[in-house]
Amino acid sequence: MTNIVFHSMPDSAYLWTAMHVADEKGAVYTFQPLVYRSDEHLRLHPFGKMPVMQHGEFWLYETAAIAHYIDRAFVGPALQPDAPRGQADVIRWISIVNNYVFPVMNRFTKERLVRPAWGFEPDKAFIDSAREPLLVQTRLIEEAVAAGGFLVGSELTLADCFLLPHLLFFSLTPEGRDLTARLPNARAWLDRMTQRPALAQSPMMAAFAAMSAGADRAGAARWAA
Ligand SMILES: N[C@@H](CCC(=O)N[C@@H](CS)C(=O)NCC(=O)O)C(=O)O
Repeated sequence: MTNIVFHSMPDSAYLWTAMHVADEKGAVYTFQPLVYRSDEHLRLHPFGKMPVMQHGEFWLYETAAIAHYIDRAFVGPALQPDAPRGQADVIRWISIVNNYVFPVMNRFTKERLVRPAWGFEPDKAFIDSAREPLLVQTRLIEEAVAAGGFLVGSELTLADCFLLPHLLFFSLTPEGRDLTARLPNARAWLDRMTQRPALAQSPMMAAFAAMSAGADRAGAARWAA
């Protein structure tokens, strides 16, 4: 079967999700770097986001669509349940990640770890405003994975692949470390996810290892317990 090509910048959380889905399916892919907002980028993705997937003549953007396509087009374990309620729950979690987790948890991690690494102050107002939504998000994650070990049921689904990069890197922030330490099921989910053979060669795990080494230097104030 024709290989997938992912067009993206390399450090995109959504690229990592798409790659993780492909790796769980055993689908072979290559990576093609994009220059952010170049003519080529905007031709491939009119909204200037990433990744973009190419599979032969078929081009696709929006990670939920890409993940769904890879799951359906390739052999390998199904990453969505057949049952209507289970499938709806997977879509609900992907929607939660896209609409609530990405804008808050992912931005929080960037403010805490990436901006200081580049010599900028984090946005204090954003950090403070993120506290309540992060408590809600992590509580919901804890409750969901407590039931069957994964976000939806007892097998990995696309939903887990969408959440992983965000909770993983958030857990490197001082606040994320404190929060996840108090959420045993979410912590166990992170451990279970990061040990998946499909992620052994993942650039996400390489970035995580590199960032882990510097995370303790962030020196951010912790939230009160
Ligand atoms: N709705 C898009 C969002 C993808 C997205 O936001 N990707 C980030 C990288 S992880 C991006 O393109 N950031 C560049 C920007 O927002 O300008 C999808 O699901 O694929």
